[in-house]
Amino acid sequence: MMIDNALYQSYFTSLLTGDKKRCLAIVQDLLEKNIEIRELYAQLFQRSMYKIGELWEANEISVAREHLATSITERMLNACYPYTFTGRDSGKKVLVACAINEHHQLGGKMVADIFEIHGWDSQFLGTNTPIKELLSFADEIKPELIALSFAVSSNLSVLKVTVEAIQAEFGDLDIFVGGQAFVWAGTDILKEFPGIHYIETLAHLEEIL
Ligand code: B12
Repeated sequence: MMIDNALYQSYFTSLLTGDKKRCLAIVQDLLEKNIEIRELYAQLFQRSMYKIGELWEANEISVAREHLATSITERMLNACYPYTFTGRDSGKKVLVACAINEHHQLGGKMVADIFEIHGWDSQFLGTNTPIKELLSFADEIKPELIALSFAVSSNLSVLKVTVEAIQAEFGDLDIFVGGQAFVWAGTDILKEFPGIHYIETLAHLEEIL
């Protein structure tokens, strides 16, 4: 394990105080030491953003600090970008999107990168993707798989209509879903959709790919 507690704390303090240069130095050093991207994303970026969420929820930090941390994390993900084009081209395509009304995009972006590392061409549409757009873009690029990210539990209300629309148009096209919404709300809702695969972590996703 390359990220020990001291390193994590140093990164987290830098993130919280807006010291993006220090964040970048830490990330670059880990990349140069060939850290697994999955480990970097989960143990540094995800862990620190979950902590930011806790502090924000407890009113211990402002919305502005949360926004700053999010934007720095986006920049760190961009710094990792060259390291995600390492896989042998598998010729497969995945469309990754956040559901309607879903404004959290770091998780979906990480998922798209993991596919890329495994040789997939990942097309990430970002937040709040209207179903009509999702369908017409899928029709255009003909992906082997659609991956949807849900962070807020109340957004699961659109899961049914989204999945039904995809299945009506593309039959049994594989659909992966994931995100914290399922951690908060549970996965019972997925019993209605036996064909849908819930993937909990980046590690699990890598095992499948
Ligand atoms: C940053 C942030 C925001 C930003 C997002 C900006 C952006 N550009 O993304 C903004 C300000 C927009 C925001 C808004 C809101 N937020 Co917010 N937000 C967060 C925060 C602090 C971090 C999110 C994040 O980036 N996490 C890190 C990523 C990497 O983790 P992740 O999303 O879980 O993704 C990982 C896995 O879940 C998985 N995964 C995710 N998707 C998928 C998909 C597939 C296919 C697979 C295989 C895997 C997978 O892989 C990822 C990597 O491991 C979280 C705290 C938290 N615990 O996450 C709250 C949090 C998610 N937000 C929350 C809430 C309540 C809101 C608001 C409703 C607040 C409000 N009152 O307005 C709004 C809702 C907006 C909306 N309609 O979506 C709650 C959700 C609680 C719940 N029960 O649903 C949280 C948990 C905060 C809290 N503790 O209360 N938020």
